[in-house]
Formats: sequence, structure tokens, C-alpha cells
Amino acid sequence: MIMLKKEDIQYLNQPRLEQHQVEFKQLSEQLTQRNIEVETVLNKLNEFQIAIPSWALGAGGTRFGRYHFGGAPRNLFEKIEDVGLLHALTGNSNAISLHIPWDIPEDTQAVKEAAAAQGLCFDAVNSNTFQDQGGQKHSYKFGSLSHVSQEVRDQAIEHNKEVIRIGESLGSKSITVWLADGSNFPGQTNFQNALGHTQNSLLEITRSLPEDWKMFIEYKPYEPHFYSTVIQDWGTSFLLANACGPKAFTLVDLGHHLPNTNIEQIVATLLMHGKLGGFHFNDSKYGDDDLTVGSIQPYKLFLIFNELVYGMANNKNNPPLAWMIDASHNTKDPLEDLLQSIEAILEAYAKALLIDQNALHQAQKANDVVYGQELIQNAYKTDVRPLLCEMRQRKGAALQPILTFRATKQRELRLQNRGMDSQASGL
Ligand SMILES: [Mn+2]
Repeated sequence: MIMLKKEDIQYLNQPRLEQHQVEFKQLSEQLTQRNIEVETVLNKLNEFQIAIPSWALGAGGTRFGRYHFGGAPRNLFEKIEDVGLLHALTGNSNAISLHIPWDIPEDTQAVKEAAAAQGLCFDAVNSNTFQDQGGQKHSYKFGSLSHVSQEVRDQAIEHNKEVIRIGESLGSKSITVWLADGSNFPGQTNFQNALGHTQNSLLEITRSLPEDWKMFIEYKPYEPHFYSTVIQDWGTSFLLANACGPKAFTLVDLGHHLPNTNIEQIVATLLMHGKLGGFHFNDSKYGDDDLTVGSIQPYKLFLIFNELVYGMANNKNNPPLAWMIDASHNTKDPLEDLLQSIEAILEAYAKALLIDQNALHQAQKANDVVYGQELIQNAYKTDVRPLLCEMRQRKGAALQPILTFRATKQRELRLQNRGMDSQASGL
């Protein structure tokens, strides 16, 4: 097993340590003057854990092709090894989210032990009724949970139940359902029937959830279908989650919105109603681009975190959220890409934590539009990177994760062990 030693991380932190201490001291003094409790912010950043999906560790692709980078994880154990590396470098990714059937564990005990050895646990399990699997009786070509035929729906329901059983054996506590069901042409489906079937199918799945489990219902406006999607938006997901009862929640994937959608407002509404279950992070320019988090619209991400910070503090009826990166990597090393995403998420969160909520509330009450914007943007313009470095330094993670990844030759090690042509299961 490839494991990065704590001593190696410390050794590589050493030359950068003095400069970091100067920068952290400067920022701490500045924040203290602004009445911000630095230790409180550091604790919140430290606690923030982001799950890595098992399908994000290999080369991504487009419908036109895929470029392999070598050293991709060949099995679940190697995927755990890669998530373990991200966690060792950052201290902020202690969970792996499995996709069934791409990652069915053969030896549950061995898989659990491998994860525990890297300090990892199992986040939400993900079902897949958007592809046909070998030996499957009915095709999902015309839908799964929404299909016109009860037999097809039953098969899809049974798959979801199976995913829950697998998740249970690993210690997961939630299932994410993303439904690709939809239509390509007007006249192809009856919208009301499709939604009704979907609701009944989801209800049936909810009934098999263990007591302490949650179900997350993801939505997406288009793709793979281009005329209609059964669960097209947050409203439809919210409606279904309400119909399914207290264990069902809406999941927001940042890329699953039409351009310019005000996602932060969606987040606020869902939190207010106690129905926001989790988040899939990525970034995009045009659609579901699955780009590195924060690479295109970091300000938008920050505004979303502003609503999350307010919402998590003020809506105790909403349970703790599940955080996951859901991105693809077509031209970057996936592990470096994920390190950039983790950093961007924490940066946005840290900046949102710096917003003076009391002052903002006063500005809003006084209709002081200018001051409200100033408060938000002052927080956004603060360089919070010394805070992230300090948090990592304290827990023995890397001051500079990507530099450490490169200096310790992690990709080269994987190339040697796994070969140039290795491929990861997934899309
Ligand atoms: Mn997603």
C-alpha cells in the first residue's frame, strides 16, 4: 500500500514554516481587530470534511474521448489509497462516497479495514439506474424509477435497496439518488405519470431505509435527456422529499442549474425548511461542466457559503449537511485537481465565516444597501490562505498540498505500482 508518511509532510513543511508563521500572525492580528475569533474559525475549518467520490479518481472524459494519465486506481483498495493521500495532505477529506455497481466491495471487512487504516469513513452511497448493467433483465433506456412499466420500476427500486444494504455493511448513513430519467422529444412521456411513478418509487425506497439513514434526492435540468428531466429542479426535488417524509432531503449539485440561477437563494430556502441534505461541489461556465471547484466563479461559491453559514447557525431543524466534490478531470491529474477543489471550498467557507453577521443584520434592517455589500465584499477580499495553512499545520497536514504531492512523487509512485494503462471504474 502506498502511504505518505507524516514525517515526510513535516520535512517538506519545514522550509516554508517561518514565512507561514509571519503571515498567520499578521492575519490573526487583523482579524482580531475586526472582532473575529480566530480560534473559532480555525475549529470550524478543521471540522469541515469533504467526501471524495470513488469515480473522481480516474481520468475524466467527454462524450468524444478520454485521455489517460497513468497510475489510475484499478480497484476499490487503490481508490481508498488515493482518498487517504488527499486526507493526509489536507486533513479535510476523511470520507469516500461509493458508486454502485462501479465499486461493489467484495470483501466488506477488508475494505472497512483499509479505509480505517487511512482514517477514512464511508459517506453516502450512490445508486445507478442511468446505465444498463450486464445480465440486467429490463433496460433503463426509457427510464427507471419513472418508467411506464411496473416491472422496470421494481427492478430499479430493488437496485436502490441493494445499494442501501451495501452501504449499511460499510457504515454509510445515506443514499444519494440521481435520476437520469427524462425524455428527448415532446410527446414521448406524460409528465404527470412520470412524476407520480417517481414519487411512488422513491417512497418505496424510503421505506427500506434504516432508522438512522437519509435519502438525498438530486436534481438536474437537462442531460442526458434534452427535452425534459423528471426531477428537473430544486422545487421538484423538494416536493418529492416532502412526500417521502423526514428521512428525505434535497441535494444541490452546483452544476445542475441553468446559467445564472441564484443557487444561494435556493440554499437559503431549503435550509429554512429543514430540507437541505447535501452538496455536490464543482464549477462551470456553461452547464454541468464538472470543472475544478472555484476555478470559474469563486465569488458565487462564497455567496453560497454565506447562506450556508447563516443557514446552519439559524435553522437547527436542518440536519448537518453532507459535502462532496462531484467533478471530472479531463486535462489535470485528478488528485491535484481534487486538492485544488478542497482548497477552494475551504477558502470560500473561511471567507464566509469572516462576515460580520450582526453588522450585516443591522445594515439590512436599515436598508443600507451599500454597507451590506461592503460587509460581504470585505470578507471576500480577505486573503484567508494563512488560516488554511495554520489549520493544516496544526493537524500535521501539508502547508502546501500540491507541492508536497509533487515533491514526494505521488503520481510517479502510482505509475510504478499500477502501470501506465491502468483504468478506474466509472463512466
Ligand atoms: Mn452530483
